[in-house]
Amino acid sequence: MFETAIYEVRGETAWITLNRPDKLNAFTAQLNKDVASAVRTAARESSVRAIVITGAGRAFCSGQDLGDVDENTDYSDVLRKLYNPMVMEIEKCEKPIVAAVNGVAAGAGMSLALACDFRILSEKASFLQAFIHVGLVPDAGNLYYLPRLVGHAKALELAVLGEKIGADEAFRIGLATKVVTVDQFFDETSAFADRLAAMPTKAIGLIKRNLKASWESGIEQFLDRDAQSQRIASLTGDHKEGVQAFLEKRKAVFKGI
Ligand code: T3D
Repeated sequence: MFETAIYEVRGETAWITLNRPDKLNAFTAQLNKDVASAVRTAARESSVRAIVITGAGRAFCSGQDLGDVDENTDYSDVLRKLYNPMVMEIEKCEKPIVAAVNGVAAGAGMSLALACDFRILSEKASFLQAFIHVGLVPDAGNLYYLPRLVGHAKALELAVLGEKIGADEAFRIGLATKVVTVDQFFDETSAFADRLAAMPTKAIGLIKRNLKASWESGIEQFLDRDAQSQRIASLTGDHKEGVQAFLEKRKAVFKGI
């Protein structure tokens, strides 16, 4: 279906695997387009209720393929035409997206992981703000998401010093939901994604939307948003099922509707 990414639906979870392992899944224009298109496909498929993005081989993603750029490359154009639309597909998606960071996430590969809602890290995972080592500025939303996750001071430190951080340090500073062993990585990620897929999907979408909006609105405006969102959530089948299950003292079966 895609040239440089694999798209598979397992149960109600769509798995998107960046598939250029020889180059540590570095981004080419095709890979940018494939990731964007795969996320859009998963967002539209009604049977999909959670999305996992991971990398083939030993890396998550090593950022821009440095063999694909030269002195004639207009980086701004590349970002506007390729990276930004890819990040916006993730940003607009109302379904939960998990970055399953199997190895190094460098440069725009780190940006990709940051744009996701959750990061499950293999103990072999690492993050590297590689941009500074090639005289560039973190891009593809990197400096938008990073301070929101770790705070301004730590974001500045990571971006300017460009030191690679391992999985435990990433967890310590708030970049990871959890760190799991290599042996357990696939099973733990699957279980986590499947757990999300079995939750009230519409409410998750509203939580994502509201948390993002909270950075840009005043309290009065935000309280109104709360009221609007709760109206939408209260009209879902999952809300009715949750209440019914509570009253009947049984486990709720949410359908994402
Ligand atoms: O176009 C625009 O708008 C610009 C956008 C820029 C966004 C960015 O992402 S800038 C940052 C680009 N990325 C980097 O600078 C990272 C470069 N890679 C590395 O620093 C290291 O490879 C890693 C720290 C990621 C991993 O190190 P290590 O020692 O585990 O692996 P390695 O031996 O360096 O790499 C293995 C192979 O992958 C190697 O190829 P070879 O020698 O076996 O044929 C290496 O050249 C290749 N590779 C790794 N990263 C990239 C890459 N090839 C092309 N581009 C890469 N980014």
